[in-house]
Amino acid sequence: MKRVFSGIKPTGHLTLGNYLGAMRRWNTVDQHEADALFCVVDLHALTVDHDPGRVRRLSRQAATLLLAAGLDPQLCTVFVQSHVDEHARLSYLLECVATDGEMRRMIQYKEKAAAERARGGSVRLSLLTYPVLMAADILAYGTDEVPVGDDQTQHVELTRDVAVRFNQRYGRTFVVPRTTHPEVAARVMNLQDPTSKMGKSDDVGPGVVYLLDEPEAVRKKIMRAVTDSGSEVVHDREARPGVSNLLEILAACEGGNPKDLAGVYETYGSLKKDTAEAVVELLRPVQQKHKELCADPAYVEGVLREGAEKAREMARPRVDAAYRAIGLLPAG
Ligand code: AQP
Repeated sequence: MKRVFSGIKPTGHLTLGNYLGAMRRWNTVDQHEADALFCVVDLHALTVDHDPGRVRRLSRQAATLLLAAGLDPQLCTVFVQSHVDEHARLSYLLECVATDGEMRRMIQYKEKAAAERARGGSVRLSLLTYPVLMAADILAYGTDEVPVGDDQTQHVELTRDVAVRFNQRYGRTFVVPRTTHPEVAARVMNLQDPTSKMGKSDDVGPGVVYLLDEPEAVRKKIMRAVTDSGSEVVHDREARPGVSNLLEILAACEGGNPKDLAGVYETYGSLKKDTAEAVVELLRPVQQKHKELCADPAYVEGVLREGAEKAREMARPRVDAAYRAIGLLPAG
């Protein structure tokens, strides 16, 4: 059975982009068809200015939402990255294989470093090395497939390069993983700025639909989404990014193809209305289940404890093998 690994970073409240780009496939496909691990990658949340209490709360919330959205601990392993030391242990070894130039080429590093500097802050070294920790997350488990949104493609490519290089230099240790993306909504765009990705730590809050937004808030955000000049409903990401984004969201919610859906609508208003209702209905069961799980925090803690134990057992042999392969003396 193939091994699947993916993660979510507790840097903000989870968004519709996280759900459509990644989480939904984890629930509907991956956990049923693969030996799958899903992780709240909390160490990654420390790469930018952070509040410790907030990261803790968001980590718990993200884990609860993963379960609320449908991950079943009987079918897959759900855990928190910092509970499994193997990630950080392996990350250092991979830093000795990856290069400074590779890290500086990462688009996400460039964007987030520029934003940090614009705020007058300094850029943490961990922001630069974050893709190596992500490579460790993936490679520690012998992962075959990494289901992610479009924005993570470059990081998975780097993971592949690092795995190949390590294997060539020190002997075959890692599986070289491939990426999978959803067919539609692999990159959900910000409703107020449809040329930028909808991100959970975006400053443009009204352009971001959060999984825990009340139905009225969802409706308001979608009805106020920026649309393009012209009035014809067409799917063309370059020329009509706003309308195309709505068509993709609607297609992802209801199934179907954004280009075909475009032919169904004559006005932006009716497209927005249907998109808003589709998103409200998509989120309703997730929000209901989240509420139930919040009333039972011991259950969520238990899932994470068992998940971490299982993950540790899976990761340790390969990480130990990497320590030996790279030339470190085994500890007795
Ligand atoms: N807008 C998006 N459209 C499609 N997929 C998306 N993902 C994120 N945003 C979108 C996918 O969600 C998964 C988890 O993402 P992450 O938590 O690892 O962080 P990220 O990719 O950096 O996403 P965010 O939400 O934008 O976080 P911030 O704002 O902190 O950078 C990934 O599979 C991602 O592709």
